[in-house]
Amino acid sequence: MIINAQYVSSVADVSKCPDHKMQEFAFIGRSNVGKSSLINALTGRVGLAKTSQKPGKTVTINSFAVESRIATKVGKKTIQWSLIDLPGYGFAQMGATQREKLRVMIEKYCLMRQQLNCLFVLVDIRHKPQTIDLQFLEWLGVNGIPFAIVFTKADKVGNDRGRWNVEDYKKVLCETWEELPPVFITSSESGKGTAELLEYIEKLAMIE
Ligand SMILES: Nc1nc2c(ncn2[C@@H]2O[C@H](COP(=O)(O)OP(=O)(O)OP(=O)(O)O)[C@@H](O)[C@H]2O)c(=O)[nH]1
Ligand SMILES: [Mg+2]
Repeated sequence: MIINAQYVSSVADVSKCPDHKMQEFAFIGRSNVGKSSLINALTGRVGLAKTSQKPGKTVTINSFAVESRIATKVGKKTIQWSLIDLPGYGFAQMGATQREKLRVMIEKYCLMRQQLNCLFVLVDIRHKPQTIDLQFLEWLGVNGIPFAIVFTKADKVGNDRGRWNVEDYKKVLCETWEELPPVFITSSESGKGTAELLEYIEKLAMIE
């Protein structure tokens, strides 16, 4: 259970990220997929991360400090960790220079940030696997960056359709991946899947 969540900073380069020892859990994916919304849904803080109907809203590495109260075998414990809202990739209308700038920002964060524990790659549950996402997953694999896949906007499809789409997605992943990553089905609108995602993050945060 999250007992506190607050905004820390927005920076344009990984070298400027806050100097702390907290484990970081970062959200990445195409522009408009729902990264910032999911940070708000997960923390239960409306407006903590800025969202927009228009793609290309988040253009910096935004850090949020979170405090969770969790049950352990020896009683309750408070742990601190960090959520990171990253800019989206693949927004066609953005100029090539800006897109390239964001790509470098994202890649440097993923490769250099020691505190990064797990990257959550968000994909819209309504769409068939997109080349840009599959290529990004491949890049993560080549670089040994731990990740999970989070399907977003589940409220926009029926339960059955959602499950089929996820199964289809997994089949495509199986063509190139020996082992499938953890998968979550979420909706920031209805709150579906956010408890499972939070539990997963808290478990990872507790290990360190
Ligand atoms: N129905 C529905 N809409 C959602 C959901 N999550 C996000 N949205 C909407 O999708 C749009 C984009 O959401 P953001 O959270 O700003 O997306 P983002 O991935 O952070 O976008 P960038 O910062 O531009 O990369 C907004 O209009 C949100 O209200 C969801 O689970 N269900
Ligand atoms: Mg955003």
